[in-house]
This record gives sequence, structure tokens and C-alpha cells, in this order.
Amino acid sequence: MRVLVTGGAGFIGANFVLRTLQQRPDVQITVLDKLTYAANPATLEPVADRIDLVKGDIADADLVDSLIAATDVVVHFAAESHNDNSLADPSSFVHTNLVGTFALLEAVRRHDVRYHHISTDEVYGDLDLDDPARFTESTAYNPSSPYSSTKAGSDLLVRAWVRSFGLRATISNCSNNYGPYQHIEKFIPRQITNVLSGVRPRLYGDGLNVRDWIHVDDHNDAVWTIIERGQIGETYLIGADGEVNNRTVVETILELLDQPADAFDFVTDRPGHDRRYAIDSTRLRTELGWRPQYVDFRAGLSATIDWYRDHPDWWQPHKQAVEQTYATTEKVIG
Ligand code: NAD
Ligand code: TDX
Repeated sequence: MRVLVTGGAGFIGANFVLRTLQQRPDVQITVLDKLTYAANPATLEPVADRIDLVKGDIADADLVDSLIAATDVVVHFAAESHNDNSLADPSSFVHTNLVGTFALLEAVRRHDVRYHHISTDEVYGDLDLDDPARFTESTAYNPSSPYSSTKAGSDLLVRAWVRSFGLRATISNCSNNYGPYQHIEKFIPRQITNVLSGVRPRLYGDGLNVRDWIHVDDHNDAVWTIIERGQIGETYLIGADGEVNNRTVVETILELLDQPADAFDFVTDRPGHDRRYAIDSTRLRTELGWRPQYVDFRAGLSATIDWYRDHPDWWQPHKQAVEQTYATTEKVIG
């Protein structure tokens, strides 16, 4: 089977490539990645001779057409993925998440190729802390940020291409991922590498916002489950019942790194900050038989801390620039 992985040099895509090579040696992988600031080519260096890595933009219709003509399945991870960046400048989010997805869909349509679309639970907006509800496949779309609205738009393009043109596509909407190779602009690796650098972790607002954490390997196993057994035209929510508030995550990181649990700062809140995400993944579990392997968040977090501690060469060269960018908007408030 020939698989085209867009965004395969980013966090989730690279973990997908590495795990697929380990577990499915017969799969031939081509990665299409623009190698933006979010990519770290070092992640794929150890497998460079086992994959084709094409540097290019998913919105480049000619390039995308030629690659899709020679593949059996497209797994579309490529995106601008960080909410804070989308608030500072949304333009690349519209380009990649909307125009880029459009170029892929048109090529997939021309060549009748199987397509799996990676998306996020953020398309559903947020829930109150005391709301017993969780997101399901039938929750109405209500995105809050430029990032989540462009992801929502890309999902809707896929749904329309399925209905109008009979595209052989599936969609998955997953909750917050953690694990190795995640860019240090994101919450968990930012705080881990802060503590490892002698800097205090930073919580937005009151720190009580809830995210539903899932290990990246569980996400990627679910993606393969959907590619192999998912029903064409359908959407599956991926989540591992991992709801935790941000303050608890920071306190756990501090404790695991032998620091006082209160050695963090509160900083200015993110504008429009979604309060809580929560996924009900019953459909994926009952219809397709998927189960998460990482059911102990503290153990998964501990392993992730070990990974960052053991791989300073992967993240240290980028730490100062990431923190300088945050420093332009962030103020300590307590
Ligand atoms: P990431 O930012 O770590 O990686 C994105 C990759 O896409 C990078 O390698 C980047 O170079 C590439 N890219 C960006 N623009 C491109 C373009 N125009 N053409 C080609 N490549 C381009 O993101 P991630 O966290 O790995 O997220 C991957 C996917 O999963 C995204 O679609 C995201 O919306 C989705 N998702 C992420 C999470 C999460 O918690 N990180 C949760 C649910 C869904
Ligand atoms: O320094 C920080 N302090 C802080 O309190 C950072 C970077 C974040 N936060 C908060 C904001 C969120 O409540 O932590 C939570 C997680 O923040 P992010 O890592 O930026 O993730 P989020 O905005 O929830 O979006 C993530 O999950 C869904 C991914 O970045 C998206 O790509 C994915 O779709």
C-alpha cells in the first residue's frame, strides 16, 4: 500500500510515520511537508532512507496532483495548528487549512484515491466546566478561533466533496494530543522544557480550562483503525477520557520534576480561550473496536517528560525564539 502523509514532519504526522514503519513494514510512505517552523526534519532523519520526503505546499495543485496520482491513500495531517499563532496572524491558517485542503480534495477526486482527513474537537466550540455533555459526531459545529474555524471549514469541504462527488473519505476529530516530538510552543512541552530550563511554567487565565488529553500513539492507532475499517463518508471522534484542567497538568509536571507544586505563574489569558473540551468516543469503540492503550495520564506524562529530558538537542535550539515570541504578548498576573 502506498500512503501519502501530508504534514509528516510535524508532531502527529511524524509519530504516524515512525509508528507505521515499525508496525506495517509493507506500507510505502511519501511525506509531503512544507517544512514550516512547526516541522522538525530531525524527527524523520533516522528513517530518511525508508521514506520519500517531498518538501512542498499542499496548496500547490500541480505538485499535489502528481503525488496523489501515485498513491493509494492520503492521510492529511498538514495544518497550521497553533491557536495563539492564529490570533496573531490568521492568513497562513486560511491558506493551508482551507486552500490546501481544497487542493488535496480536488486531486483525490480526479484520481479516485482513498482520503482520511485529520481534524480536531475544537470545531465544536467549548463546553462549560459543569456541563455533563461531551462532544459526539452529531454535535453542531461552533468554532471559536481562526485556527478552529479554518479546521471546521476544511471538514465541511470534505463532507461536501463526499456528498457531491462521491469522494471515498473519512474524517476524525481528536482531542488534545501529547507525547514525544511535539513542538515546544504547545502547552505540555512548553511547561516541561520551561522547568528543564529553570523557568517557571505559565498558566493562561485562572488555569481551570479543561483539555481532554490523549497520547499521540493512541490517536494514530485510531487513524489506522478508521482507514482500515471506517465507513466511507463517516466521521469518528477520537478521545481517551482524559479530561484534566491545565493547573493540574502543571502541578503534575512540577511534582514529577521534583519542584514545588506552586512554582508556576499565571499570565494574561488567551483571547476567546475555549473553556473545556470533552470527547465521547463511543462510536469508534463500539463500531470499530478501538481502545486507547495509554489510560494512565500521569504515566504517559512522566514518559513524555523523560523523552524531553533525554532529547535536548531536539528542542533546545528553538527554546529561546519560542519564549521571545510569547514574551511579546504575555504578562505575568500572579
Ligand atoms: P504541527 O504543527 O506539529 O505539524 C503540522 C505540519 O504541517 C508541519 O510539519 C508543517 O510543516 C506542515 N505544514 C504546514 N503548512 C503546510 C503546507 N501548506 N503544506 C505542507 N505542509 C504544511 O501539527 P500537529 O499538532 O502535528 O497536528 C497535525 C494535525 O492534527 C492537524 O491537522 C491538527 O489540526 C490536527 N490535530 C492536532 C491535535 C493536537 O493536539 N496537536 C489534536 C487534534 C487534531
Ligand atoms: O503556555 C501556555 N499556557 C497555557 O495555560 C500554553 C501554550 C497554553 N495554555 C493553555 C491553553 C489551553 O487551555 O493550555 C491549553 C492547551 O493549549 P495548547 O497546547 O495551545 O492547545 P489547544 O489550544 O487546546 O489546541 C490543541 O489541541 C487541539 C492543538 O494545538 C490543536 O492543534 C488541536 O486541534
